[in-house]
Amino acid sequence: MQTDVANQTSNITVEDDRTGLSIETLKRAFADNLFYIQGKLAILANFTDYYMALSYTTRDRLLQRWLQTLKVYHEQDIKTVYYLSAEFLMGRHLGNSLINLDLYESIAQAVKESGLDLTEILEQEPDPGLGNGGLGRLAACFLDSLATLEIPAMGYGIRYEFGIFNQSIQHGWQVEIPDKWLRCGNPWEVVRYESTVQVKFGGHTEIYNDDRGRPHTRWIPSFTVEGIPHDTPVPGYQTNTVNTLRLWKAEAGEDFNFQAFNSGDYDGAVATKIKSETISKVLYPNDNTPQGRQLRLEQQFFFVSCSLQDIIRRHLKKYGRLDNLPEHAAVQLNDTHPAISIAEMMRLLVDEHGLFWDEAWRITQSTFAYTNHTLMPEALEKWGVPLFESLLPRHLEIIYEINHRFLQDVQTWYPDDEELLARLSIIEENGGKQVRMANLATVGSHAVNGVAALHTELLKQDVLSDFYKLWPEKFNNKTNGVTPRRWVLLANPALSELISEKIGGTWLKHLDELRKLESFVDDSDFRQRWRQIKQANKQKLADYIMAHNCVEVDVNSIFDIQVKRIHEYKRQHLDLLHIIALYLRIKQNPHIQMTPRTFIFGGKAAPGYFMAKLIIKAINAVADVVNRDPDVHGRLKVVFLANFSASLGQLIYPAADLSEQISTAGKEASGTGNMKFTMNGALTIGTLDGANIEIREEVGEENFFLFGLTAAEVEKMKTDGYKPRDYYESNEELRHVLDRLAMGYFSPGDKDLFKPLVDSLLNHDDYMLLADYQAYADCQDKVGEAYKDVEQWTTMSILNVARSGKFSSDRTIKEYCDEIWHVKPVNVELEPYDPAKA
Ligand code: KOT
Repeated sequence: MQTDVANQTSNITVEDDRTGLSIETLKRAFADNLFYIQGKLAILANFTDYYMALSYTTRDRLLQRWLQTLKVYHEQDIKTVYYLSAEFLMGRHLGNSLINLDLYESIAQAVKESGLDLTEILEQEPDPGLGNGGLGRLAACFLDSLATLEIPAMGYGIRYEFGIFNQSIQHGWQVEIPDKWLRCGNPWEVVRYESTVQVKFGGHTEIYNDDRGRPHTRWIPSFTVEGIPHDTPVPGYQTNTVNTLRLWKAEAGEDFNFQAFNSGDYDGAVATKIKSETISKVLYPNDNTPQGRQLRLEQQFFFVSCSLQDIIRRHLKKYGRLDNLPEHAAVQLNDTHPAISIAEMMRLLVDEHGLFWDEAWRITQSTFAYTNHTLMPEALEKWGVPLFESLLPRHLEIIYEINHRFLQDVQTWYPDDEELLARLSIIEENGGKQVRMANLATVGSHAVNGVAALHTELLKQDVLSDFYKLWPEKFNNKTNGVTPRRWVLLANPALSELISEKIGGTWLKHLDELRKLESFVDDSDFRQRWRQIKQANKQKLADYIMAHNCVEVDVNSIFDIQVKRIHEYKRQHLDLLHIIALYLRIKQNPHIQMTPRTFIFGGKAAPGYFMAKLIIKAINAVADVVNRDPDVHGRLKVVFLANFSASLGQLIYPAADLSEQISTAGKEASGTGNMKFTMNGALTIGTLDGANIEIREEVGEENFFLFGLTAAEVEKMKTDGYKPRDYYESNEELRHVLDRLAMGYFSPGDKDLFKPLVDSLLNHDDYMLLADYQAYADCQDKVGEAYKDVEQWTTMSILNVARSGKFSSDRTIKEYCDEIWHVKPVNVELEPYDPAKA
């Protein structure tokens, strides 16, 4: 491949530092960028300078493909996917761009010949944390797959100045530190000032008559904010397609500043500027719980309005009419955060472009589709009508009109069912009036999907069941996936090389081909190398743990890992109860045989989520006791890794033996970490929840450690009256564990510290930890036994990888393309760079 690409350079009319791919050219380009772009002499440069120079060198090589892709999209009659998401957790760009451009090896060589080490340079990149967790990372995997599958697509979101906070652990507690990811500049973005858009807020509406005396409504806003597009290239793997992620930065509108300055109101002008820029200042650090703050609604409307205006502007420029918009644009709503789109699209079409309501509604419904990502009732977004009215008065009117027409239809289909109308209404009338964003998104879209089979079933039967009765054909499942480029090739190069050596390299684009590994499952040389790779990955993680936590861990122990957001429904504390049980077993019987384990946790808690923060403290408190106790004799270690992120994930997933996926059945919509672990040869201990069910189906039940209540059993137990205390009374080990926590055994200076945790479990236990405890502990005993049989474990590990093909986001995206978006690949041919023609 490399030689093919290198040959292309000989066709380039101007052999140039910015396009050449030979080692010599790359070296010279790197040195030139250090000098001319970064403005540093090599002898004075630091690693950030090297990182910047190398990023520009790589970006230059992306630009040819990027601009050619834009040209092809501009010239051809195509349909484009627009993925609207409040979060994009892209991960570091440099390594991924090198992989996708097939440049990794040559750049590594060029850097080496320049006396430097590529991996060290890659570590300099700040991880762009513009997302909280699964939802934002899914958006990033989808962009990778869209570009790889050559689908015209654009991601639209917010360019937060501060991404997800950096987590430090102090005295066992989470401390949040601002994420100044733009401090050293961002070489991956191109600012497109010429495509700035105006976004209106507040004010009131009024009726006016047009030239022909017909009445219309117009919106007189109280202030306007500018949206400045910041574009980041999204290269596909081994393809010329480079799509765009367009993130909007909020700035004060020019005229506002001008007026205020002119009237001498300088601080007023500055206040306006600050108020405007606040909109894209910071990512809300909540996962699976909405924060009903005005600024959050402002953020949502801001990026939606910018994006839809951008889509319409481009469409009108190309086609000069809007009736055919659905033939050229498919807009996907990533949860309800962009659901205000439905009202904004109607406003743009009716108020600004003069379309009739019915035509505008046809266009809107056939353009939008909505993905639901959570069943947690508290996570369903609702906005108080007074807030809505003051910020978006015209949108509230439009929503009332949509609702009125919708409920009229329902009344004709189901006459005299007031309760049904109340449940379906976009406006919740109980208590203070609220706008239900999931209802708005469902009514305004032609497709609604869940993110794993069970989740979609529960959506249909539970959260959106009334809508499912109205429109069964709207509902469909799209089981999540992850990109094997970042999560296997980049994260686990040694395993990738072994796989490619055995089955060739095409598995990276056709992950089902991993099945071919099954024919090597008995090959003893292959098995041995498989184990050696896992061992080396564990050693790398062990070194990291030593450097960051000063804890020595045994690479021959089971690396038993739970990394994800900290949330009660994800049950990190179930894992912890079991760790305490193992510790107490050792204390009771110091000579007890136990397969050595290293329990590794990582994840952030929402800053205002008391119980989640207490769980982090509890993990660290238990770690302190267990890791220091000489009686434990290397059998147990507990580690909490601070600041879990995409880049830390790339170190962690390849080093795992056991993946903890232990949410209460019915609560985790899908999970995607579960897939990354599986692809890297970890076995799963998990409940029948989210995509775990499908992972188990694929890898085979004998290769998966299943435990716990089913979603149906959870529901039944709740309706029958669940009494967690019964489990406490009847289970001696569980009782001892909870007593130790409650009596302050792990918090000597503050005996009542963990009482809220224990009280919550004994009195409510909303997530049924106590009901699932024994099943989990028994299942963990089986894991311990299984690990002792190295050969059997190796077989299971290989089969997990070989059968993980379904969980490529390429498969997911193909399903979205065929069944929701109806879009086709567009081939991008490279034209040699010729400055005379450019
Ligand atoms: C909800 C509100 C605010 C921020 C994030 C969410 C959210 C996140 N809702 N669902 N998720 C996760 O989405 C992932 C991708 O589909 C799922 O795998 C995961 O189960 C959800 O919890």
